[in-house]
Amino acid sequence: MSFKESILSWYDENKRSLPFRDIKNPYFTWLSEIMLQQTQVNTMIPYFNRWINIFPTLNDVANATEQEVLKLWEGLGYYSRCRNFQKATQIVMKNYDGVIPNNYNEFLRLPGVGPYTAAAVMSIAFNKSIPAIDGNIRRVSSRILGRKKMGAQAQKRIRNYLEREIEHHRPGDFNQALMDLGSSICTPQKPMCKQCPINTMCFAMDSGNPELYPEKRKKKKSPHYNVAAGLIWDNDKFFIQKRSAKSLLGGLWEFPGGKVEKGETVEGALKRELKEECNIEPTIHGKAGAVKHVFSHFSIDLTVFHCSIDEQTPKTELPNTWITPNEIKQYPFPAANHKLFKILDQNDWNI
Ligand code: DGT
Repeated sequence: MSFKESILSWYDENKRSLPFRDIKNPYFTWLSEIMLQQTQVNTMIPYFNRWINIFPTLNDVANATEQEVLKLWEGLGYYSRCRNFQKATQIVMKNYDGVIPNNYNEFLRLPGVGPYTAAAVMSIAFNKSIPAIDGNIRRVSSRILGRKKMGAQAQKRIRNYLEREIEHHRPGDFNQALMDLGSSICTPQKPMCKQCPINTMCFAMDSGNPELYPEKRKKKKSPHYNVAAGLIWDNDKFFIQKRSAKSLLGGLWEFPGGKVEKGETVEGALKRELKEECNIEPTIHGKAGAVKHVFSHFSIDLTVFHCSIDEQTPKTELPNTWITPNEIKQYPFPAANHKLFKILDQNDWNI
């Protein structure tokens, strides 16, 4: 059997059954690819199911408020994916009469769509013979071809190879077969070469040390920040503001605050931030809680303090409001804040 025959017959027997597969709906395919960027399949499945239940069509996404779509994305992270996806659906409704463009270059121009996503959607939803090269496919290909270093030249070799090999009748399945192979058999550590349908065609397996392919990039150490934030109370309500669209966690709501700088205490940083951000000089009461959160390229310790401000009013350029704990569910918050809400729930929100 040829490479493509082997890989496709393996796929037909072993493919993962996923809610977004084998549904002829380009909107679902596109959504699933956006949700899968930087996110594991098992994590995204409940989000995907909930989303298509509430927004069964592209038009529903385009007509929703940003707050509604972010609320459904809450906890999935990388929120710009969600904001860009909604913007893109609005462009498709307006400029393409609601029909997702089936041309690679046009689709690529939509917000949040990169070469990988465009290739995946074009091949899976529209049967275009374009290799979609994600991390799994890159690893599988590097092993087949015996390329250790993933420089520009090797990437080009891989692309040429896949363009030559792709099965023109089933390009989407060809891409997904290689992705599944990479996630289940040709894994970064301890690949199960004995069970691999293309082990007779693999340079890395012949070398006896497939794990060495491709060479691992050294991970940069990611920074850690201490962040101080204030839960500013006015009777039974506390103050929240909406993070600006351009920032990380853009469009989500937060308590005012910021990073603790060198030489500052956490309370000192909070006082400074609240003066800078909201022009208030609060009384800081007890600690409401402290939580850790790891982002893709940094981590934080978020410490939140109960505060009060008597006659002052927070003045911030960001959209803001006062809410009771019961209203939290109406607003999208970062995961770190939800960890804190959990602590506060356990203590019945006692100050
Ligand atoms: P910057 O100042 O350019 O680094 O911009 P920000 O806004 O990303 O950073 P900053 O100083 O406000 O740091 C806060 C970090 O903590 C930021 O990565 C977002 C995260 N965070 C999570 N929940 C909250 C919250 O309720 N309040 C604040 N202030 N930050 C939060």
